[in-house]
Amino acid sequence: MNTSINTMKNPATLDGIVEAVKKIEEKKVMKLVNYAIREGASQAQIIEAIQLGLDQIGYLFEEGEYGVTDLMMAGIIFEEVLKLPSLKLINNGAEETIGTILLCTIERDLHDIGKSIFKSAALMSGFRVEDMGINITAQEIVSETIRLKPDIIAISSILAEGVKYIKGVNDDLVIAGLRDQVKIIVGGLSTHRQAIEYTGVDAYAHDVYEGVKQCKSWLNKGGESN
Ligand code: B12
Repeated sequence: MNTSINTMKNPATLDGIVEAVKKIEEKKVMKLVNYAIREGASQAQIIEAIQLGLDQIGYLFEEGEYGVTDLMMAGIIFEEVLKLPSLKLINNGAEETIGTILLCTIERDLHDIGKSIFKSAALMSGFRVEDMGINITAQEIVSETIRLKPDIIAISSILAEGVKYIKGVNDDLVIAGLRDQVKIIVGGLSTHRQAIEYTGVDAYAHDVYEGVKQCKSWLNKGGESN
Protein backbone atom coordinates (compact mmCIF):
# COMPACT_ATOMS: atom_id res chain seq x y z
CA MET A 1 0.00 0.00 0.00
CA ASN A 2 0.99 3.67 -0.46
CA THR A 3 3.02 4.67 2.56
CA SER A 4 4.61 7.82 1.11
CA ILE A 5 3.32 10.03 3.93
CA ASN A 6 4.01 7.33 6.43
CA THR A 7 5.71 8.24 9.69
CA MET A 8 5.85 4.62 10.82
CA LYS A 9 9.08 2.88 11.66
CA ASN A 10 7.83 -0.34 10.06
CA PRO A 11 5.38 0.24 7.16
CA ALA A 12 5.31 -3.51 6.43
CA THR A 13 2.95 -3.78 9.40
CA LEU A 14 0.23 -2.13 7.31
CA ASP A 15 0.64 -4.84 4.65
CA GLY A 16 0.46 -7.40 7.46
CA ILE A 17 -2.89 -5.88 8.52
CA VAL A 18 -4.24 -6.17 4.97
CA GLU A 19 -3.21 -9.84 4.88
CA ALA A 20 -4.57 -10.68 8.35
CA VAL A 21 -7.93 -9.04 7.52
CA LYS A 22 -8.08 -10.97 4.26
CA LYS A 23 -7.54 -14.22 6.19
CA ILE A 24 -10.07 -13.10 8.85
CA GLU A 25 -7.53 -13.59 11.65
CA GLU A 26 -9.11 -11.35 14.26
CA LYS A 27 -6.46 -11.69 17.00
CA LYS A 28 -3.64 -11.06 14.56
CA VAL A 29 -5.42 -7.99 13.15
CA MET A 30 -5.84 -6.51 16.65
CA LYS A 31 -2.21 -7.25 17.53
CA LEU A 32 -0.89 -5.67 14.32
CA VAL A 33 -3.18 -2.63 14.61
CA ASN A 34 -1.98 -2.00 18.18
CA TYR A 35 1.61 -2.39 17.02
CA ALA A 36 1.05 -0.05 14.04
CA ILE A 37 -0.44 2.62 16.34
CA ARG A 38 2.61 2.39 18.62
CA GLU A 39 4.82 2.74 15.54
CA GLY A 40 3.07 5.98 14.56
CA ALA A 41 0.46 4.89 12.01
CA SER A 42 -2.40 7.36 11.60
CA GLN A 43 -6.04 6.48 11.96
CA ALA A 44 -6.53 7.04 8.20
CA GLN A 45 -3.71 4.60 7.39
CA ILE A 46 -5.18 1.90 9.60
CA ILE A 47 -8.67 2.35 8.15
CA GLU A 48 -7.20 2.21 4.64
CA ALA A 49 -5.28 -1.00 5.41
CA ILE A 50 -8.39 -2.68 6.79
CA GLN A 51 -10.45 -1.53 3.83
CA LEU A 52 -7.89 -3.04 1.44
CA GLY A 53 -8.23 -6.32 3.34
CA LEU A 54 -12.04 -6.08 3.13
CA ASP A 55 -11.80 -5.52 -0.62
CA GLN A 56 -9.90 -8.81 -0.83
CA ILE A 57 -12.62 -10.51 1.20
CA GLY A 58 -15.23 -9.03 -1.13
CA TYR A 59 -13.31 -10.42 -4.08
CA LEU A 60 -13.09 -13.89 -2.50
CA PHE A 61 -16.83 -13.67 -1.75
CA GLU A 62 -17.52 -12.97 -5.43
CA GLU A 63 -15.31 -15.93 -6.35
CA GLY A 64 -17.35 -18.17 -4.06
CA GLU A 65 -14.43 -18.87 -1.70
CA TYR A 66 -15.97 -16.92 1.18
CA GLY A 67 -19.61 -16.90 2.32
CA VAL A 68 -21.88 -14.41 4.11
CA THR A 69 -20.54 -15.58 7.50
CA ASP A 70 -17.09 -14.45 6.39
CA LEU A 71 -18.49 -11.04 5.39
CA MET A 72 -20.06 -10.83 8.86
CA MET A 73 -16.79 -11.73 10.57
CA ALA A 74 -15.01 -9.10 8.49
CA GLY A 75 -17.54 -6.48 9.61
CA ILE A 76 -17.12 -7.52 13.26
CA ILE A 77 -13.33 -7.24 13.01
CA PHE A 78 -13.61 -3.69 11.67
CA GLU A 79 -16.03 -2.72 14.43
CA GLU A 80 -13.64 -4.13 17.07
CA VAL A 81 -10.75 -2.13 15.63
CA LEU A 82 -12.79 1.07 15.66
CA LYS A 83 -13.51 0.51 19.38
CA LEU A 84 -9.81 0.72 20.28
CA PRO A 85 -9.38 3.79 22.52
CA SER A 86 -6.51 5.10 20.41
CA LEU A 87 -8.65 4.96 17.26
CA LYS A 88 -12.00 5.99 18.65
CA LEU A 89 -13.23 9.15 16.99
CA ILE A 90 -15.04 11.42 19.39
CA ASN A 91 -16.90 14.70 19.33
CA ASN A 92 -14.47 17.61 19.47
CA GLY A 93 -16.35 18.89 22.52
CA ALA A 94 -17.30 22.19 20.92
CA GLU A 95 -20.52 23.54 22.40
CA GLU A 96 -21.42 25.39 19.21
CA THR A 97 -22.00 23.13 16.23
CA ILE A 98 -21.17 24.34 12.74
CA GLY A 99 -24.23 22.77 11.11
CA THR A 100 -26.56 19.78 11.13
CA ILE A 101 -26.09 16.65 9.06
CA LEU A 102 -28.91 14.15 8.60
CA LEU A 103 -27.19 10.80 8.06
CA CYS A 104 -28.34 7.34 6.97
CA THR A 105 -27.63 4.23 4.96
CA ILE A 106 -29.99 4.07 2.00
CA GLU A 107 -33.03 1.80 1.54
CA ARG A 108 -32.39 -1.99 1.42
CA ASP A 109 -28.78 -1.52 2.49
CA LEU A 110 -27.65 -2.83 5.90
CA HIS A 111 -23.96 -1.90 5.65
CA ASP A 112 -23.24 0.66 8.34
CA ILE A 113 -19.52 0.71 9.05
CA GLY A 114 -18.71 3.46 6.52
CA LYS A 115 -21.66 5.45 7.86
CA SER A 116 -20.37 5.14 11.44
CA ILE A 117 -16.90 6.31 10.42
CA PHE A 118 -18.40 9.31 8.59
CA LYS A 119 -20.50 10.12 11.67
CA SER A 120 -17.45 10.13 13.93
CA ALA A 121 -15.42 12.26 11.52
CA ALA A 122 -18.31 14.76 11.18
CA LEU A 123 -18.78 14.97 14.97
CA MET A 124 -15.06 15.55 15.37
CA SER A 125 -15.29 18.44 12.91
CA GLY A 126 -18.02 20.09 14.97
CA PHE A 127 -21.19 19.03 13.15
CA ARG A 128 -24.37 17.96 14.90
CA VAL A 129 -25.20 14.57 13.38
CA GLU A 130 -28.67 13.04 13.37
CA ASP A 131 -28.16 9.37 12.53
CA MET A 132 -31.31 7.70 11.14
CA GLY A 133 -29.68 4.28 10.89
CA ILE A 134 -29.81 1.76 8.05
CA ASN A 135 -32.35 0.79 5.35
CA ILE A 136 -33.88 4.28 5.24
CA THR A 137 -36.45 5.20 2.58
CA ALA A 138 -36.79 8.45 0.63
CA GLN A 139 -40.03 9.29 2.42
CA GLU A 140 -38.42 8.80 5.84
CA ILE A 141 -35.64 11.18 4.79
CA VAL A 142 -38.19 13.76 3.59
CA SER A 143 -40.06 13.57 6.94
CA GLU A 144 -36.86 14.03 8.96
CA THR A 145 -35.79 16.90 6.70
CA ILE A 146 -39.05 18.70 7.49
CA ARG A 147 -38.67 17.98 11.23
CA LEU A 148 -34.95 18.70 11.71
CA LYS A 149 -34.17 21.19 8.92
CA PRO A 150 -30.63 19.85 8.37
CA ASP A 151 -28.06 21.80 6.34
CA ILE A 152 -26.83 18.59 4.72
CA ILE A 153 -28.17 15.11 4.04
CA ALA A 154 -25.37 12.51 3.98
CA ILE A 155 -26.19 9.10 2.54
CA SER A 156 -24.12 5.95 2.66
CA SER A 157 -24.81 3.47 -0.14
CA ILE A 158 -22.76 0.32 -0.50
CA LEU A 159 -24.94 -1.95 -2.62
CA ALA A 160 -25.06 -1.23 -6.37
CA GLU A 161 -28.86 -0.99 -6.32
CA GLY A 162 -28.61 1.99 -3.93
CA VAL A 163 -28.21 4.45 -6.79
CA LYS A 164 -31.88 4.21 -7.77
CA TYR A 165 -33.03 4.81 -4.19
CA ILE A 166 -30.73 7.83 -3.91
CA LYS A 167 -32.36 9.26 -7.04
CA GLY A 168 -35.68 8.69 -5.25
CA VAL A 169 -34.48 10.79 -2.31
CA ASN A 170 -33.50 13.64 -4.61
CA ASP A 171 -36.79 13.45 -6.54
CA ASP A 172 -38.96 13.29 -3.40
CA LEU A 173 -37.18 16.30 -1.91
CA VAL A 174 -37.84 18.21 -5.14
CA ILE A 175 -41.53 17.24 -5.02
CA ALA A 176 -41.72 18.32 -1.36
CA GLY A 177 -40.21 21.71 -2.30
CA LEU A 178 -37.24 21.11 0.01
CA ARG A 179 -34.40 20.45 -2.41
CA ASP A 180 -33.14 24.07 -2.51
CA GLN A 181 -32.84 24.18 1.28
CA VAL A 182 -30.41 21.29 1.72
CA LYS A 183 -27.21 19.90 0.20
CA ILE A 184 -26.91 16.17 -0.42
CA ILE A 185 -23.66 14.20 -0.27
CA VAL A 186 -23.33 10.48 -0.86
CA GLY A 187 -20.51 8.03 -0.23
CA GLY A 188 -19.88 4.31 -0.41
CA LEU A 189 -18.94 1.65 -2.92
CA SER A 190 -21.93 2.18 -5.19
CA THR A 191 -21.29 5.87 -5.71
CA HIS A 192 -19.23 7.35 -8.51
CA ARG A 193 -19.43 10.42 -10.72
CA GLN A 194 -21.82 9.08 -13.38
CA ALA A 195 -24.15 7.71 -10.74
CA ILE A 196 -24.18 11.04 -9.00
CA GLU A 197 -25.04 12.95 -12.15
CA TYR A 198 -27.95 10.54 -12.65
CA THR A 199 -29.26 10.93 -9.09
CA GLY A 200 -29.11 14.74 -9.00
CA VAL A 201 -27.34 14.99 -5.62
CA ASP A 202 -24.72 17.68 -5.02
CA ALA A 203 -21.58 15.67 -4.33
CA TYR A 204 -20.05 12.29 -3.69
CA ALA A 205 -16.92 11.39 -1.77
CA HIS A 206 -14.60 8.41 -1.91
CA ASP A 207 -13.84 8.55 1.77
CA VAL A 208 -15.13 10.17 4.91
CA TYR A 209 -12.36 12.74 5.17
CA GLU A 210 -13.07 14.05 1.66
CA GLY A 211 -16.79 14.03 2.54
CA VAL A 212 -16.43 16.04 5.73
CA LYS A 213 -14.17 18.52 3.93
CA GLN A 214 -16.91 19.03 1.33
CA CYS A 215 -19.55 19.51 4.05
CA LYS A 216 -17.40 22.11 5.78
CA SER A 217 -16.87 24.00 2.54
CA TRP A 218 -20.64 24.21 2.00
CA LEU A 219 -20.92 25.95 5.36
CA ASN A 220 -17.87 28.11 4.69
CA LYS A 221 -15.95 26.40 7.48
CA GLY A 222 -12.85 25.47 5.51
CA GLY A 223 -12.35 22.50 3.18
CA GLU A 224 -12.71 22.56 -0.60
CA SER A 225 -14.61 25.15 -2.51
CA ASN A 226 -17.39 23.90 -4.77
C1 B12 B 1 -18.76 -6.37 6.00
C2 B12 B 1 -19.62 -6.61 4.79
C3 B12 B 1 -20.95 -7.04 5.01
C4 B12 B 1 -21.57 -7.10 6.41
C5 B12 B 1 -21.91 -5.62 6.83
C6 B12 B 1 -21.75 -5.42 8.33
C7 B12 B 1 -21.99 -3.97 8.69
N1 B12 B 1 -22.30 -3.78 9.96
O1 B12 B 1 -21.91 -3.04 7.90
C8 B12 B 1 -22.84 -7.97 6.16
C9 B12 B 1 -22.52 -9.42 6.52
C10 B12 B 1 -24.10 -7.54 6.88
C11 B12 B 1 -22.98 -7.89 4.63
C12 B12 B 1 -24.13 -8.29 3.98
C13 B12 B 1 -24.26 -8.30 2.60
N2 B12 B 1 -23.31 -7.97 1.71
CO1 B12 B 1 -21.61 -7.12 2.18
N3 B12 B 1 -19.81 -6.67 2.40
C14 B12 B 1 -19.11 -6.44 3.46
C15 B12 B 1 -17.66 -6.05 3.06
C16 B12 B 1 -16.75 -7.26 3.25
C17 B12 B 1 -17.08 -4.85 3.79
C18 B12 B 1 -17.97 -3.59 3.80
C19 B12 B 1 -17.38 -2.57 4.74
O2 B12 B 1 -17.84 -2.39 5.86
N4 B12 B 1 -16.28 -1.94 4.33
C20 B12 B 1 -15.54 -0.99 5.19
C21 B12 B 1 -16.15 0.41 5.11
C22 B12 B 1 -15.38 1.38 5.98
O3 B12 B 1 -16.05 0.77 3.77
P1 B12 B 1 -17.21 1.55 3.04
O4 B12 B 1 -18.52 1.10 3.55
O5 B12 B 1 -16.96 1.47 1.60
O6 B12 B 1 -17.02 3.04 3.57
C23 B12 B 1 -15.95 3.87 3.15
C24 B12 B 1 -16.25 4.68 1.89
O7 B12 B 1 -17.08 3.99 0.97
C25 B12 B 1 -16.84 5.93 2.41
N5 B12 B 1 -18.25 6.03 2.80
C26 B12 B 1 -19.15 5.08 3.14
N6 B12 B 1 -20.33 5.64 3.46
C27 B12 B 1 -20.18 6.97 3.35
C28 B12 B 1 -21.09 8.00 3.54
C29 B12 B 1 -20.68 9.33 3.29
C30 B12 B 1 -21.65 10.42 3.48
C31 B12 B 1 -19.35 9.58 2.87
C32 B12 B 1 -18.92 10.96 2.59
C33 B12 B 1 -18.44 8.54 2.68
C34 B12 B 1 -18.87 7.26 2.92
O8 B12 B 1 -16.06 6.18 3.54
C35 B12 B 1 -15.78 4.95 4.22
C36 B12 B 1 -14.41 5.04 4.83
O9 B12 B 1 -13.51 5.62 3.95
C37 B12 B 1 -17.87 -5.67 1.55
C38 B12 B 1 -16.65 -5.86 0.65
C39 B12 B 1 -15.91 -4.55 0.41
N7 B12 B 1 -15.09 -4.53 -0.55
O10 B12 B 1 -16.11 -3.55 1.03
C40 B12 B 1 -19.07 -6.57 1.16
C41 B12 B 1 -20.01 -6.10 0.05
C42 B12 B 1 -20.30 -4.63 0.17
N8 B12 B 1 -21.22 -6.87 0.34
C43 B12 B 1 -21.80 -7.33 -0.71
C44 B12 B 1 -22.95 -8.17 -0.73
C45 B12 B 1 -23.34 -8.78 -2.06
C46 B12 B 1 -23.69 -8.41 0.46
C47 B12 B 1 -24.98 -9.24 0.58
C48 B12 B 1 -25.99 -9.05 -0.56
C49 B12 B 1 -24.55 -10.73 0.76
C50 B12 B 1 -25.70 -11.72 0.81
N9 B12 B 1 -25.77 -12.55 -0.22
O11 B12 B 1 -26.47 -11.72 1.73
C51 B12 B 1 -25.53 -8.74 1.93
C52 B12 B 1 -26.46 -7.52 1.73
C53 B12 B 1 -27.18 -7.13 2.99
C54 B12 B 1 -27.88 -5.80 2.77
N10 B12 B 1 -29.18 -5.83 2.44
O12 B12 B 1 -27.27 -4.76 2.90
C55 B12 B 1 -21.12 -6.88 -1.99
C56 B12 B 1 -21.89 -5.72 -2.66
C57 B12 B 1 -21.95 -5.88 -4.17
C58 B12 B 1 -22.65 -4.72 -4.82
N11 B12 B 1 -21.88 -3.97 -5.59
O13 B12 B 1 -23.80 -4.48 -4.62
C59 B12 B 1 -19.68 -6.53 -1.44
C60 B12 B 1 -18.95 -5.44 -2.25
C61 B12 B 1 -18.86 -7.85 -1.48
C62 B12 B 1 -18.59 -8.30 -2.91
N12 B12 B 1 -17.47 -7.93 -3.49
O14 B12 B 1 -19.40 -8.99 -3.49
N13 B12 B 1 -21.84 -7.39 4.05
